[in-house]
Amino acid sequence: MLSDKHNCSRDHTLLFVAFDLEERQPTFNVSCSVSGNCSCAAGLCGSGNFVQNLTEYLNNTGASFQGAIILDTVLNYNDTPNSQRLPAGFDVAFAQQYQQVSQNQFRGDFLVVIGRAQDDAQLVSGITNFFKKDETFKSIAVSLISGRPSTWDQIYQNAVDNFFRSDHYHFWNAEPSLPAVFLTDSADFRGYMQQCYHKNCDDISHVTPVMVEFLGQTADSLVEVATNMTSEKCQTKKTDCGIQQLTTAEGEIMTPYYNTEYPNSLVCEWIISVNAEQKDLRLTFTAFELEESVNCTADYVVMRDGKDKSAPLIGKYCGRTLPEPVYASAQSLYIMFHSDELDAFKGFKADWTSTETPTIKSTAHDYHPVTWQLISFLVLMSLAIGQ
Ligand SMILES: [Ca+2]
Repeated sequence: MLSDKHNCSRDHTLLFVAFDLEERQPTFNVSCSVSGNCSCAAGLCGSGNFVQNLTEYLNNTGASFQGAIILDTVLNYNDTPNSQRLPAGFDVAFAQQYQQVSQNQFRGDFLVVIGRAQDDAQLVSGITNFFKKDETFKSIAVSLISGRPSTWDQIYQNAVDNFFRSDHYHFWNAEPSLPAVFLTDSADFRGYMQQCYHKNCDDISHVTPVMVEFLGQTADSLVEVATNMTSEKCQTKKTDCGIQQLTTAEGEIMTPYYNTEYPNSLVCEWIISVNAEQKDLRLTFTAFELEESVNCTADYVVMRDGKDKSAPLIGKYCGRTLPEPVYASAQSLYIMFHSDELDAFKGFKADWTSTETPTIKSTAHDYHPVTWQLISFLVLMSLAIGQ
């Protein structure tokens, strides 16, 4: 994850599960069709088995379950008027949602978020609030009554059975019932899937860039809600380095979090200024691993021969090649590190050194030539006067 989070801890484990045997399996022989003992006679067998195991685990361990987010056909986006069909009776049972779709000329341009009124309220609002925050795509929540569907009134069950059509059903119907939300593009109720659902023409030829973006927003909403469900606690990397003024004769500089990953979108400046008695100020890179880019436009280090950003440029560096040592013509060097918003690497480390210039000391000997010159001048003077 492109993140400046680090040292994260989570109260709950996040599991990614791919359920198999979602569809009803064909009955290959008479005994199977008679006994009903087929590999998956009723459909949703993979999730049924998973939820059974999960329920046993929760009962045995006393562990808590935060919820499940189920995705089933989530790619199909269609903003053509009348591309969205709705189940019979939807206009009566879900009048507000019907009106919303109707006012939008029955465009199939939204994610359907299916949950139960109280049991799944947190999951539903997590997803729908994410879609409200990033207004590129819309979501519409369909809210059913709470509890286990198999205990609901049969008329109500029949009216909403289109909203049972995925693996969330077994979570809802578990004993005790488990929170789950079902995200879908509505499958055979939308666009080409009205003709191609479960047929060979449901192929990649229908996929458009906007569908991939739509899927991307659904995935992003899932990441945010699932992360929140884990009660993740992280420290955020400091992303403002500021300017460091360094005045010692030697020392070391390095990018933040060196050897793990430097933060994204960062600017760090170092100004090394040694005092006037020091000479041969030199910076030597000891480790270097930045993002590689053409002309070093992504992540880079800039070195200047002087004490600020207007000083003459020595070089701009990126990638993984250790730069040659850099020498200052006077007593200061300016170093700037920049990282862009994507892809972080280990960073760099560099040492600076300088040497002390021996101080010129005055001694009596130094004055002897001057003294003798003065005396000889005086002697010459007196000779001239005496002439
Ligand atoms: Ca980068």
